[in-house]
Amino acid sequence: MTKNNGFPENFLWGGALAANQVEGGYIEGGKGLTTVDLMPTGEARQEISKGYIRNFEPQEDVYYPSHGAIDFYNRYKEDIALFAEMGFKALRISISWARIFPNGDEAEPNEDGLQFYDNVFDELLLHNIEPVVTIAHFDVPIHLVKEYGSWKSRKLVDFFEHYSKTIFTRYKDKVKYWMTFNEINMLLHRPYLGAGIVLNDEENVNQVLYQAAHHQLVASAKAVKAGHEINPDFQIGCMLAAGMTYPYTSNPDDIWQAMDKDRESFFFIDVQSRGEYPGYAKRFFKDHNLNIEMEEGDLELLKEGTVDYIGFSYYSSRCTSTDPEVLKTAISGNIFGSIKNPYTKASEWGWTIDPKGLRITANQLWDRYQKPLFIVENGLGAVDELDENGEINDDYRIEYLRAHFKEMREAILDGVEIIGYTSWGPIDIVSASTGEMKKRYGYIYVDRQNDGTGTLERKKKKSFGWYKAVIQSNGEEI
Ligand code: BGP
Repeated sequence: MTKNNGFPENFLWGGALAANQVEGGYIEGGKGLTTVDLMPTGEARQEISKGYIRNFEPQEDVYYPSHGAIDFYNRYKEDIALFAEMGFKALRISISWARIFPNGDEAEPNEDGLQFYDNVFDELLLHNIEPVVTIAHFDVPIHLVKEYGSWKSRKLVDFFEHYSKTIFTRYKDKVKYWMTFNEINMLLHRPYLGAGIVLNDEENVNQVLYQAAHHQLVASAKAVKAGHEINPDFQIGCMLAAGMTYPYTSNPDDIWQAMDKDRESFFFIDVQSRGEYPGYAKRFFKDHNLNIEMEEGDLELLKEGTVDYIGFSYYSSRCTSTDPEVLKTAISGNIFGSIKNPYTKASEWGWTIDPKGLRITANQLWDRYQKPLFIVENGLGAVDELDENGEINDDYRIEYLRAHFKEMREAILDGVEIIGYTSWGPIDIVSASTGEMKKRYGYIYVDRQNDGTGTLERKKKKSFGWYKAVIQSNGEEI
């Protein structure tokens, strides 16, 4: 049943978080170290996330923001109560692999880690908030990187399968919505951040990345298959860092290039959703002399383990050109390369702001896959200042979200099936790309600064009441 405003009655409004960006407690409860626990803030973080720096031990005198993050590990009850006050129907979190298997390759899970997520799910369910769980959101146990080279190794498929089965079995009556890999296409752009991959000079980068991609795709298919066997009601999705690439002009070369760029990302979802490698990917492998090693049965597995829905993040559209002059306008700050689109504005971090791009992207994904879509990330990273009364009037955030909600509604009215929307970082959290706290997305302010100082006190921003009204009216009052 849909109301006139488009949003279905059971629409899952909420917010999205990732373990490594909120929890802290980085070695508490027996948790092992992960890739993100070795990522500082600043320039070094960029180089590490691209896979250029090998760094397996925390260094003294270096501040690692994931170690304390915003202390969700100890404050989850307080935070969930605030989400409930806003009327959240869903909260997307990720499970930290290293809380469950500190090294990643153990046979037996860590009971303390399992208990922690039991507590979080119980608290959510108490407030009638549906948990939406990402199995791997950027944090690979560091032992798997050191010992096996992370997803370069086929062994990771088995470890991931064991990890997935363990959590599916444990939480089968508490969690219905799952996603296998967060922004799986990040692997091609930030290999260490996305998949724990460190690149060596002598390696063929494409060979390494697409081989790792194959391992993740097989692992994802195995997890989907196992999950459906454990509980046939499970809804298990993929997760794409989405955002259409626009051609700069109507020059057919530009059009083709835009299409080609989008296929770099669609490649993953084509396999996860349709269950087979698309022709353009096979051609790419051939043209680049890539030899993707596959085991017998892999192609059948990919077919059997297709996802139930398409989860995606949307922050920006991208723009591309084949004209060398135009290419000089490439903008910095965006993880996915883009030139400046003269028709759009940008955030303080240089991320293109394009609300209509959300409608375009949603339509595009729906046309391509004909599976329910779940917008599991979207939002504005901005600097928030406290005014003389200690209030945060984040009208710019409200304006950003309002514009995106209107376009989301248009997409639904276009006939696109969207099951929910979880905005990124409903409470201020550590930024994945920069490690900063200053880049804030929340409806709730956290007194935590870039250098780790601050009381961690939570405070509602103006957008808190606004989002609450949106949810309460099911999108009628935007
Ligand atoms: C996505 C990630 C998130 C998140 C978000 C915002 O790429 O899935 O983990 O952090 O982007 O990015 P940032 O934190 O860099 O602003």
